[in-house]
Amino acid sequence: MTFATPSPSTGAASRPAAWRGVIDAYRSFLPVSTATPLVTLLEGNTPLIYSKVLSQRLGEPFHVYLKFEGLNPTGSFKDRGMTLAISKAVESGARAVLCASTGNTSASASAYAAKANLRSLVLIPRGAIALGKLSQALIHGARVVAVDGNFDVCLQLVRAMAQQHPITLVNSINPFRIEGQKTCAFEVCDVLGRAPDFHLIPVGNAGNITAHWKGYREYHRGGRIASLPVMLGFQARGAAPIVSGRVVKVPKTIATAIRIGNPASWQSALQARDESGGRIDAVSDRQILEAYQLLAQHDGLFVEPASAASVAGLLALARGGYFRRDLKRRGRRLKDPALLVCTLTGHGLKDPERALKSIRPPRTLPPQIEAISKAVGLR
Ligand code: AN7
Repeated sequence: MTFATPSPSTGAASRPAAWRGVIDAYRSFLPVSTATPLVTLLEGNTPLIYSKVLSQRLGEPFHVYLKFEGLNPTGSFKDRGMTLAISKAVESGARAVLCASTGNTSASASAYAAKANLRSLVLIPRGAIALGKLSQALIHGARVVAVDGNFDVCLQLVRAMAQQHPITLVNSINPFRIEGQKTCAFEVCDVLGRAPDFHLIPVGNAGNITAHWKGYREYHRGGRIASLPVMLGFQARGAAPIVSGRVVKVPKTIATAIRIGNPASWQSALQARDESGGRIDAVSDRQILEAYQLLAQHDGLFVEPASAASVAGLLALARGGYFRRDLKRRGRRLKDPALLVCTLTGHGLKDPERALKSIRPPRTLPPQIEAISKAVGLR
């Protein structure tokens, strides 16, 4: 079996042009001009990976692809929106940026702010963000305040602070964030040569599902794709306000990135769901952790728990026969391949503590080959 095709180390003529980030790649779809300074860490261009194990679980005609956003520069999809939000902040003369975050937004904001020489200020819910994300915000030089309250409280505070002070809010209520994040949908279409039939995505503050739907619609309007996907969003069961239709005062889930009880983009998430004929469902922490381990152990992809919500949702809907029913309802012949894309929003190294809690820790043994061989089942 071949796992990789060696590519020549010389022969510059055949080398593709260097990637220069999502603003450069999709300029004509974005609100930038030649006057906009480009603050980029070369985000985007993330791999779209075929999953044999998930495709087999669903069976023909379904082909499942994973868009691994954990490979962005700061390890999450937030970088797509942040390159634009920070570039526009610099263009408008801002000196400092501000955000509330369950972790990834703060990691991204502080990195892009560092690159742009802006000050960054971050509010996080105390004790509720993954270690890797906290370390990122701190090392990039953000001023970080842990607030005795959850994410929703932090978001209220930063909204008010941005009214009172000359500081640019870079949460996804900043429209440039959504504009940048829609490039993920563009990349999916560019690689597949068409829109997928279904796009599955974790939902927290609901900016990303909003951005993806906007991206697909703009590509459709621009004649780049002939059809639109069904959008399927997944919240964690203990933090599922959009599913229940009610604000969740005390959201609970091990997927800290999506521990959000009152999403800012609630209405536009409903719009994405309804216009695309999709759904927003809840998945349990146990389903999330099963998908998290399956991705790591069968696809070789280490994602953070929140990211596994899309795959947990895929497996739950497949078990209930949803995908077959939906194709039939739309009169699609079952022998045409049906393409599904799951967004994997963030990298597993963001939250190493969760991985260590999920798996038995290694045994410690004396440096003796017999004892070690026996313990690991070699004989
Ligand atoms: C890995 O960083 O809200 O529905 O403050 O980090 O667009 O909010 C993170 C959200 C999914 C949900 N997966 O996306 C923040 C924050 C990961 C995330 C989501 C987040 P949205």
